[in-house]
Amino acid sequence: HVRRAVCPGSFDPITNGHLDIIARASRLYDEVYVAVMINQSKKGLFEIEERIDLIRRVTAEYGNVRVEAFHGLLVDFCKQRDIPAIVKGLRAVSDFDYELQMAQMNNGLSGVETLFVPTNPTYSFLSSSLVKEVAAWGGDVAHLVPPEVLTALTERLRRD
Ligand code: COD
Repeated sequence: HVRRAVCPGSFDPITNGHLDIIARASRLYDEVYVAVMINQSKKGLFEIEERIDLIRRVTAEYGNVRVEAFHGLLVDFCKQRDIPAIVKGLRAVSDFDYELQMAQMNNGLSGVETLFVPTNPTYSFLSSSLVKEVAAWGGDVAHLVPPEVLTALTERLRRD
C-alpha cells in the first residue's frame, strides 16, 4: 500500500530548513503532503495561496509532494487523507518541549505518529520569522531560502 506522511507548518515563507525536511521525507515515503496551516488570528507576510504556490514551485522536482492548505486540527487533515505519520524537523532542544507535547496530543487524539528528523546543522538557527526580520532590514538571506522565495520576499518588502 501507499505510504503517506505530512509535513505541517505555517511556511510564511518556506525556508531551506523546511525544504530540507520535506526533501528527506519525500525519500522515505511514497507520498508527502505539505499542509499549510490557515491561521485567521495571525496574518502572515504572505497570503496562503502565495505560500502554497512557492512551496509547489520549490518541491516540484521531488515528484511525490502535494501541497494543500488546512484549517482546524492536523489530525483531521490526516484522517481525511489516510495519513498515519507526521514528519517534523527538530532544530534544537528548545523545539523539543512543545513538539513532544503536540506529538503526544496528536497521538492521543487519533493514533497518528510523529517522526522527528534532526535538522541539517547548516539550518539549525533558521526560522521564517528571522528570515523576514533580516530581509526587512536589508540583510542578505540568499543562502537561507530558495531563489523563488528570495524574489518573492524582495518584491513584497519593496512594496510595503
Ligand atoms: N530546520 C528543520 N525544520 C524546520 C526548520 C529548520 N530550520 N524550521 C522549521 N522546521 C520544521 C519544524 O518541524 C516545524 O514544526 C515545521 O517545519 C513548520 O515550521 P513553521 O514555523 O512554518 O510552522 P509552525 O511551527 O507555525 O507550525 C505549527 C503547526 C501548524 C504544525 C501546528 O500549530 C499545528 O499542527 N496546528 C494545527 C492545529 C492543531 O492540530 N493543533 C493541535 C496540536 S496538538
